[in-house]
Amino acid sequence: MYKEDTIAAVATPVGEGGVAIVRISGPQAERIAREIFARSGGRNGSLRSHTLHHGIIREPKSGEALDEVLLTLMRKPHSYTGEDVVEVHCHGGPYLVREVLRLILSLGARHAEQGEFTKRGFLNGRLDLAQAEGVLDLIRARTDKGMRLALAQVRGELSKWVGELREELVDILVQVEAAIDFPEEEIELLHREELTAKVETLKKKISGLIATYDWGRLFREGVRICIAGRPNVGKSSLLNALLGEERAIVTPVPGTTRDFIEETVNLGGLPVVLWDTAGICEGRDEVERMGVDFSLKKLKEAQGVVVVLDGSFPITPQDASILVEAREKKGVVVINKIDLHQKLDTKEVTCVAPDKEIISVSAKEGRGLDDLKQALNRLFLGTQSEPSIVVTNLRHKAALERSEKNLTEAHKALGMGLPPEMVAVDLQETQHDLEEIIGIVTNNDILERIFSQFCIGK
Ligand SMILES: Nc1nc2c(ncn2[C@@H]2O[C@H](COP(=O)(O)OP(=O)(O)OP(=O)(O)O)[C@@H](O)[C@H]2O)c(=O)[nH]1
Ligand SMILES: [Mg+2]
Repeated sequence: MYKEDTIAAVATPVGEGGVAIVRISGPQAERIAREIFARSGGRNGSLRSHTLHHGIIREPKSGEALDEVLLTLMRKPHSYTGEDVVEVHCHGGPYLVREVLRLILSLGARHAEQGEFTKRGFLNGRLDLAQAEGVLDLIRARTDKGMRLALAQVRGELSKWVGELREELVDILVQVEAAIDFPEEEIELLHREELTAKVETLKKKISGLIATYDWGRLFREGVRICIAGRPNVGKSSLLNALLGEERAIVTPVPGTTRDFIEETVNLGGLPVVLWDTAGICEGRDEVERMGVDFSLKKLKEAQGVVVVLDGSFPITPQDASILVEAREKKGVVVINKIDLHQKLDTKEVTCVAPDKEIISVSAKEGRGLDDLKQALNRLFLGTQSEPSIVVTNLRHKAALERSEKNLTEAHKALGMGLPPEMVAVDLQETQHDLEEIIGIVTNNDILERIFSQFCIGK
């Protein structure tokens, strides 16, 4: 699983940049650094750890200088990988960086595989598996919220919580195993009720943790919302107003939007993917009919809907049928064009769509947009405040679900008065599930799958 050789890779993206970093990790890292690096001022002697040193990179044989660099050595165990690590901060030219790496490889280092630095960090106990996965999420984060959730994971908040759940479980398991080992003392009978209560409490905590996954996913993936309505009600105008730019074409001609347009907006930290669609009506020609079919399809696919009505007209049968079509979806009704004389009776809207909040806006004048944003935010995030720990990783969620299932079995076994041996099996399974999250127990397949998602150099 772990070869004790020395690896090297470029840690920064390919391309021109102010600085690029080439990283070396392993027992030969310091030796290689000393062969290629000449410190300024002709100083020899040993390199101080965790210090930036100024100097040049040169070909060891010819002495020819390649670049002026800063170099740092981080002696084990206080490094990212837990091994001796050297980082060369050279100028960020692609050719130059390649040459520095080539030199390092020619002196006995092997080119690192994807995620191999982080994997070594994990294998050397510098970070657990959940933290390592957090590193990947952090690199991939697209919103500030996603970034904060990932950072919390890297800093071990999820691991700490899972560790505490595991402690509680082990505590229960010890009592059950004591009942197996010393049946004559009737520990089992004495504690059965107490154990059942403890299993129950633990199960609740795990269920709570699982529930945070959907919350976290909203922030990672965003919510897909379809803006639907009959032609000319101002759907594209609303999209533009929410985006703050003229993205979609707006004209007084009904049937302006034919295809669909997708844009992402940040609604109070919640990434929302908005779909502006063609107005839904009896299509007059083939193209319009295709557009309408597509709108209805998108409406079905979306997680949420904003049905737009024109406030300057009474509600039409077409409006009503769109509201009915959107009944099953989470969403709001927007009455647009409130800058004009109003002819729409909101009671009629409530009749057809009793569950949907009505928001009045003027896309043209930008009125009511904050109310709309807040309504959507409330609808998808609820009033619940941000959970202190959030599960964002599907692997973690699956392991938690397995542990929940096994705990349920243990609970049943206790309730049915089954022998402690049977209860212990379920509890051991639960322990295994929890340990998989932080990587106390793991196998090569899981590691391979996780670390192959990283880039080389991380
Ligand atoms: N007075 C007023 N006019 C608006 C408002 N919103 C949109 N309009 C006008 O309504 C007309 C249609 O707007 P669009 O945004 O193209 O409507 P749409 O629903 O996307 O129309 P289709 O793409 O044809 O389905 C344009 O002339 C807009 O300027 C508003 O809040 N007030
Ligand atoms: Mg349009």
